[in-house]
Amino acid sequence: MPANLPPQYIKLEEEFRRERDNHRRLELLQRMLAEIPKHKGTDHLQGELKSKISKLKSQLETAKKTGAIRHAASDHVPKEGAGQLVLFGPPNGGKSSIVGAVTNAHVEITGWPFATRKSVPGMATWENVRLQLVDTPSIAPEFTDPAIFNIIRACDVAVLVLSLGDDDLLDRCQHVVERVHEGKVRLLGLAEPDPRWPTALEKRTIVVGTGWDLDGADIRLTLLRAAAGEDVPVLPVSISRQEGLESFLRTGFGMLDLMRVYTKSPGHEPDLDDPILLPSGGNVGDAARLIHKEIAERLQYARIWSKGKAHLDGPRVPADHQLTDGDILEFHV
Ligand SMILES: Nc1nc2c(ncn2[C@@H]2O[C@H](COP(=O)(O)OP(=O)(O)OP(=O)(O)O)[C@@H](O)[C@H]2O)c(=O)[nH]1
Ligand SMILES: [Mg+2]
Repeated sequence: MPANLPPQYIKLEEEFRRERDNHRRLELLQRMLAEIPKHKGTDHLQGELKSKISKLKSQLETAKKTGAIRHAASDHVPKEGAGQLVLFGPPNGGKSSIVGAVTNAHVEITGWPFATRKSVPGMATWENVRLQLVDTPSIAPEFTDPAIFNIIRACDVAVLVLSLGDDDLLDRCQHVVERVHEGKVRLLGLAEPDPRWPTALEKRTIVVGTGWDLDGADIRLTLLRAAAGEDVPVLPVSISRQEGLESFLRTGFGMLDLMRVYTKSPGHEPDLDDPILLPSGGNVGDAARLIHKEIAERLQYARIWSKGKAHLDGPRVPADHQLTDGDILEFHV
């Protein structure tokens, strides 16, 4: 060790030895290099410091890249539309087939398991509402990408997809429910609270059975419904016959607990293709606020047309009037 190292350098070196954070370690190494007197006696030490710096830089670069990829590609699907429904389940259950049937997303549909390798979102339209469906890689004892649990945690509705052509569907169903619970998500209606995972997030759930057209599907559907109990909808679909898909999307929308309200201006018809979505139980004031804060503040009354009261021609209602799905409103400020 050269004798003529300045005290600042010695201090930095001590700090470097204690430091565990790699970003901070890199900064300290760079400051040490700057403090070193530049002469022949310190050549070797300078070389050592430079090589440590470049090693640490490349380590940090790799960590940054893998972290970013994990976050962007497999861990998180940005939400779009009225709500996000994530489809998950055992291999070959028919997840990709459903997403392929009701959205324009490019999905991998094959007769062999583990075809889907990453999550793929697609947009479905039910009546005048856009619902986002997310296809995911399968959950199986052989292999499960843990990223799936974060995706399920973030969704609005969890959709467990099984094949009604599969003799082992009850075992597979149970395996998926347990794995998801271990992944800290409790599928409502399928899993009871468990002290092993006290922080598990509760998620509204639908079970979909594909292959309704296959031999023995009705018997397996009955068994699946008996095993699942009455607190979770179990819906059969057939992709080849295009059956059950509308009912699945309707149930999915129902689970979002939203209602659709339309607005019109005096003397004009409402645009029934463009609903305002607000939480069920909302009132006239809530709908006004969703359009513009100022309309809500200056609102005197609204005229309302309701499906259930078609005989009434737009009676006046105040801001606290509770709305129902399909109501048409005309705001007066
Ligand atoms: N007859 C029939 N076959 C279906 C139906 N739904 C899916 N399939 C078939 O089941 C197989 C698996 O479908 P996928 O949609 O790829 O299943 P997956 O759950 O996405 O599978 P992985 O991505 O491998 O986990 C394919 O051969 C589909 O054609 C259906 O309603 N009826
Ligand atoms: Mg798939």
